Amino acid sequence: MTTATARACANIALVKYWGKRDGQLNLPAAGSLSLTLAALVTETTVAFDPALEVDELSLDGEPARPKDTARISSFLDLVRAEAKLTTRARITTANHFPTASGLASSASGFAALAVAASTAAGLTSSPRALSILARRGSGSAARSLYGGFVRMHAGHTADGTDAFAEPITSRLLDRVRMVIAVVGGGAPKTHGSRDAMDHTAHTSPLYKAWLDLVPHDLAAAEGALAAGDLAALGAITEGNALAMHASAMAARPAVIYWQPTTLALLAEVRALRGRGLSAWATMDAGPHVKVLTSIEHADAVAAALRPIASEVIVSAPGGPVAVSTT
Ligand code: 2P0
Repeated sequence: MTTATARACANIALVKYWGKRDGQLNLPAAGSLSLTLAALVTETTVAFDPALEVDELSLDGEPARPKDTARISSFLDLVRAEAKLTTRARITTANHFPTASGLASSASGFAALAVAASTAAGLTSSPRALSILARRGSGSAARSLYGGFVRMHAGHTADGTDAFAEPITSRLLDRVRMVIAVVGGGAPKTHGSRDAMDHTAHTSPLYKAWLDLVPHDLAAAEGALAAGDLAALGAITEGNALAMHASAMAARPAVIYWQPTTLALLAEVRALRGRGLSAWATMDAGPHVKVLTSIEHADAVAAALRPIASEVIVSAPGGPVAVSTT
């Protein structure tokens, strides 16, 4: 059978996904909007092999933990069911991230796996079907099928056939960079995003307000992309991230991802803006700060954050998933 290798870029949400309408099919409660990043790439090879009795997963050159193999195996079951296969697979996956500091990789990971596994199984799925498949692995992975700015639809149907992502064209794509400020150094282990978003949904008095806000931020962000207005997009990005974290912080008990360094970076981003630079911060399920900026200001933003962060990465927008076969 065919061996397929797919490369997918991670993405950072500018309007966040935080909460599900269905855990079983992994359906988001609201839409989201992201930027795919060239600097954070996962490469995954899938080979179905009749000689195997179980799926074998190698992660960054090491045999994977049983828990990770089990999650990948149940994802592959979706592909096997569609391709009417029972054959087990050898999966080799590596994150080509410039840091080991816990930047999220499930988006690029499940996007690469969805495409590599579907191709190796001989399926000729549409991009939409691949986005829906990737979503079953991880909600944010549905967005990593595409390059540039991407919109994820929450959908309304119970079967999730309308919960997929699609790219949004904007002339801003040629103007933006993302500066990733890594916060390391003994941060305590935080909550996984899957559990934390469910906990927020069930206990946070601000969760409803969060869900009410997202459609407004999505419409405004799409308007800013259509108008090529980076300052408007940046303001929505930072405000939306703060609202997501506010809803998580108000959960009982609280979900707090920020470290002191996170706040120091946020203060510096505001100071940069005060000096007239294009810089707007966003944070995910961890302490790191990602800054949406312009090509012209990316180096100055990176230089200002470097003394505060443990590592700074400047990324251009990334492209869609690429696949090859042997
Ligand atoms: C996002 N995050 O929009 C948000 C913002 C984290 C904070 O999507 O449960 O790993 O696998 O669907 O995609 C991380 O959550 O969650 C995420 P599951 P996922 O990027």
